[in-house]
Amino acid sequence: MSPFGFTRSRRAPGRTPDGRRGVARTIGVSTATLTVLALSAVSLPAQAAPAVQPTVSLASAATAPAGWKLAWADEFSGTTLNRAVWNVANRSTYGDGNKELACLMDRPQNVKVSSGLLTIAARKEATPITCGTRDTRFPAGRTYTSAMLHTKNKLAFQYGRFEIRAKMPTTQGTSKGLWPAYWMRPAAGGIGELDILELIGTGKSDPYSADKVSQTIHYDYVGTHRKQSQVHKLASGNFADGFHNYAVEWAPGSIKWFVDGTLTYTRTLSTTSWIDKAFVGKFYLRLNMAVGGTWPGSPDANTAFPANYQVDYVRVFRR
Ligand SMILES: [Ca+2]
Repeated sequence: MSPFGFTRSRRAPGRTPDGRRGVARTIGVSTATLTVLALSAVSLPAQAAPAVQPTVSLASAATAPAGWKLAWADEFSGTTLNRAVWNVANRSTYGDGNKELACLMDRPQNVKVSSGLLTIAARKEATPITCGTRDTRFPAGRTYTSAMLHTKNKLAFQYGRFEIRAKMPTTQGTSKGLWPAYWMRPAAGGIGELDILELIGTGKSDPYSADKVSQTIHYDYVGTHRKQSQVHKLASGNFADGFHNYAVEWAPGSIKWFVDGTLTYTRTLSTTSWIDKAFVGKFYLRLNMAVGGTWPGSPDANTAFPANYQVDYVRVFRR
């Protein structure tokens, strides 16, 4: 999901070029400064088995699926975020193009690593938070805060299996306006967006959808080619009631989505003529939760804050 600005643009038909420019201002970096790590150059951190928590079932140390080798992982062990890999937006208005509401903050209230988990927390603030230097939409500050992490200029991959194990905050009826996502964008900029997962929260009057995840690719944000997307529905349970595993396998001419190890969606050259035009070169990782915006709508009185998007791990495998 390009929940923020870009991502959301696809889902948000009304998104404007201004929104995209806003994004670029927020996180744009000269390509001359890129120091992207090649898959083969990534050294693996020691994988200690995380301590078992009383209320959370944590995965053990990374195990590669058959046919894959672990290339990189963050198990979110310890108590600090690995800043060598992750950038955290701070007082960023990213997502204005999607009419998102949250100020994206780099502070423990919104981004925390503890008990083997990364927690991205969306909050409703008692006092508005001043966001950015020229926040023309909310000059008096923003009521909602959240967070966005990304690996631009630090870590990117071409092809591989990209996994995340996470518990979603999109509880049925009490999560209107929340938009958690895990997605990828090209390290060198340009077209192509690969959304491993996006979920949309619901209000009391919305149909049941806590069991649904969107799986999407975008060519660009001006509609040169239509996005291709599907909604996968869990056979039982929902994505907010526990941890689930989401994965994408990206290879030349092929992108496959998995949920809890089951193949759910496949795009190839025969379904998507532009797949190898949009998905070339290295892509970096984006992990975020938007609040509000054209797609999810605004939070309502029943939306429970703080809302926690909990990530057990993100792992990347190569053949
Ligand atoms: Ca973990």
